[in-house]
Amino acid sequence: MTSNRGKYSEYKEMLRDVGIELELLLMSYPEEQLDTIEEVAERSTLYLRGTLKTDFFIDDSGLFIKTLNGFPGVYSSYVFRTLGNVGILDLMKGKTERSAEFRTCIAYFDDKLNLFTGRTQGLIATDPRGTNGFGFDPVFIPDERKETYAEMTTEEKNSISHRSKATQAFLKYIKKKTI
Ligand code: ITT
Repeated sequence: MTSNRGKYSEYKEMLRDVGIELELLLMSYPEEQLDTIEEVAERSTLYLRGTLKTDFFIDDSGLFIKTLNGFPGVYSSYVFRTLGNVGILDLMKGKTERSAEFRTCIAYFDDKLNLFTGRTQGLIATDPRGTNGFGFDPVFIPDERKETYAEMTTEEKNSISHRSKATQAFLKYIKKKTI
């Protein structure tokens, strides 16, 4: 359950072989500004549970930049729309400490709320590079790689990404449940 097409195509590829059929729901819902992505995902799930009849999960993600004390973090969506990658690079101008972390929290409600978080560490690039992916992908270089996420294919990004780590934990839970 997301209205972000970039996320959706990553999930589609990751869940292709596991027999989970995905549907993109273009629906807006109040995303409260809370302190952690887990809290945002939890609130959104509880809100949507009242209106959706189908089984769904929520993805709340964010980019946390160390030297900016975790900014944009839970404000990532707003900051991407207003400042964009250029704005982030401006804020980082002249900074030598460039470490950052991408986080995804998947919230899934069955008979209770379940949260699965994935994190990937990396560095903020000095210039945007690459045209694949979405959002902050052109400015994020995962650790031990030279390329930004946007210079990778979806498959490559999925092999190391924050979203794929959250998805693995989610799938582990689903599989255990269905056995
Ligand atoms: P939904 O809430 O409908 O899922 P959203 O775009 O608002 O879509 P988030 O609040 O979870 O999604 O994400 C915040 C922003 O962080 C998002 O708009 C992207 O710009 C960025 N983002 C999230 N995951 C990303 C990723 O894997 N790569 C690059 N940018 C990402």
